[in-house]
Amino acid sequence: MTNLEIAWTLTEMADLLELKGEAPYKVRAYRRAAGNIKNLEEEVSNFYTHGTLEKIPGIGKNLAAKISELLRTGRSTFLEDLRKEVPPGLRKMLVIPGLGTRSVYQIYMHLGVQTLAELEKAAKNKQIRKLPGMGTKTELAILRGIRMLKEEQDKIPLGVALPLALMLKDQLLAIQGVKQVEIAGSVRRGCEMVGDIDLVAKVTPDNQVAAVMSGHPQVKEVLANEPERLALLSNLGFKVEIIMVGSEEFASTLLYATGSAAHRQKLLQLAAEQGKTARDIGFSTPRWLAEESKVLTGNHEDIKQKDKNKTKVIKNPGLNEEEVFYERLGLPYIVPELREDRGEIEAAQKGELPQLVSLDHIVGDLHMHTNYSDGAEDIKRMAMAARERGYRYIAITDHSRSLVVARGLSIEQIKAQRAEIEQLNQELEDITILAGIEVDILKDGSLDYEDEILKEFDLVIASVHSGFSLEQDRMMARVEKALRHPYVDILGHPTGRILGRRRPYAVDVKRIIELAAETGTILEINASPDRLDLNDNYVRLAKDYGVPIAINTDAHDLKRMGEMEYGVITARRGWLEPKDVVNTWDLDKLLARLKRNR
Ligand code: DGT
Ligand code: CA
Ligand code: ZN
Repeated sequence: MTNLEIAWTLTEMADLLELKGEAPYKVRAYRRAAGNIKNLEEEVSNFYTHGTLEKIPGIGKNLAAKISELLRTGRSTFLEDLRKEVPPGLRKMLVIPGLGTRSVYQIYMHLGVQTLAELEKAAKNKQIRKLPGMGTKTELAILRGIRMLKEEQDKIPLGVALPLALMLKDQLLAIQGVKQVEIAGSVRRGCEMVGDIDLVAKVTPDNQVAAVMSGHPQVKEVLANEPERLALLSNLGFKVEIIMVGSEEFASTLLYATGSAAHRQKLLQLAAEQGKTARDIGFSTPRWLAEESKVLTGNHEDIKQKDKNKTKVIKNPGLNEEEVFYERLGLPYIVPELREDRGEIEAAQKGELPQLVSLDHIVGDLHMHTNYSDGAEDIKRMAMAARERGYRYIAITDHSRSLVVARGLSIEQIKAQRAEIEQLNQELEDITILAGIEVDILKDGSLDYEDEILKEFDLVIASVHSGFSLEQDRMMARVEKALRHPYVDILGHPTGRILGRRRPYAVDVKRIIELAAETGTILEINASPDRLDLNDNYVRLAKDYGVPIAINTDAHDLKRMGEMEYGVITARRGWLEPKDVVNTWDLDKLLARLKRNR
């Protein structure tokens, strides 16, 4: 179990305890523990093995016992009991901005509302405004929140799913009769939130996958156990689907299971236009597909031939075993991140597929925190770790003074930090440290320091960290003012969303992109896997407007500098090429592009 997964579980406990009306200090303990574990350099399981869980900051006897159970059995009886006591629908309501646990609890107590559907009905019937402490504003916030929530029910963030998928892949590879395993589905495509984990395994007929995996300690239930398909439910509620096929079918199965369904439909449509059948291009309707979905898949798939579509032997097995299918359609290979039917097939036909940015192109990280504010490390250690990653530059961007919870910097600290950075730049070779700041955009859109101070930095990120519930007009006026500010180089995490936890604040992102284009402001992809903000679609829109993107980790410690990968995946899903991403550029080009230097 990864740290993020443990943190995710503790957060659920905190939410449920709070909804149950537990004392705030108790709830806080769970939240703090979740935060500490998320930021922990070392794996929690190592502490567990050594019996030192209580050495982790914020973990006492009680929490240590709960984490031990999780690591030992993959489940938590405490959490299971809580889930029985608190209707699960209540927790989902917390994601709506402006709706805290107290309001949700009140709504539940007074109106008996337990699900999102019931909540929506109550809001539409104007029942919410009559409750103590609530008004029409809450009602509107609820309706807006529900509209957005409908899009992502019961999904888990890629940041939780991907490490889990990689771990399962390793475990599967160790099972007798398993020759190869690849991650498929939305996880392989890099979707920010995924419904389940799909894996495709190349196996021998006598493989032991079903036997071994059914007894896996983290498996709560075997949902389906068929010759070629095993569907599992983990103790924490994640669904895992494992497709098992022989060598000849592996590539076509991987292509199928990677999806997206829409992308595949488009490929079949193209085949039909070229007078080819599904069989001609080596697509088979997989036998393991449940009967009912075969009907759904219908149309273009050559269902009648399901009994035998042995695909021709794949010529070039290896990383791009799927390449041959695209070749048969006269197309270049299309990477999984693009397979969303968002114009990639048309672009491929015209030879206009983007040459996507990859982790290798990244030469800097422009958003990171140190122990001057709420980070864990000093500047030097952050810089040396960046150098080890092969970066050429970083920007240290601690919080500004209004953000008291994050120990924002006083004017004196800014000076001290700048001196330290200058000193380190003398000392360290092969890397340049920029003296930056992440300045708060205050409620009225002004910034947290005077212009004379802001002018002195090498680079300024401006972000919203408070007053999330402003209505759209005021929120937009606030952000617009920051974008028009001459010393704001980058807008940080532009929508403020936390995946599965906090909805974006009320902003018109298209308008933000227009304003960024007009003012020469760079927009951020915050690579933290619980943010991924901007998202893929908006990133693509930004590219259309010619707005450059910075992919930043916002790291508060060394380990989280590694989350750059998630930001890169998001950039790739947004069709970005190296030229669109400022932290692939060399330092001179980057500095010249900053608004302050233009
Ligand atoms: P998810 O799990 O909701 O995040 O998204 P996916 O894309 O992983 O979807 P999932 O897990 O239902 O199915 C995995 C892949 O299997 C999907 O990407 C394409 C393929 N697939 C599933 N159902 C259908 C279908 O009805 N038609 C077609 N053409 N493909 C399907
Ligand atoms: Ca899936
Ligand atoms: Zn921030």
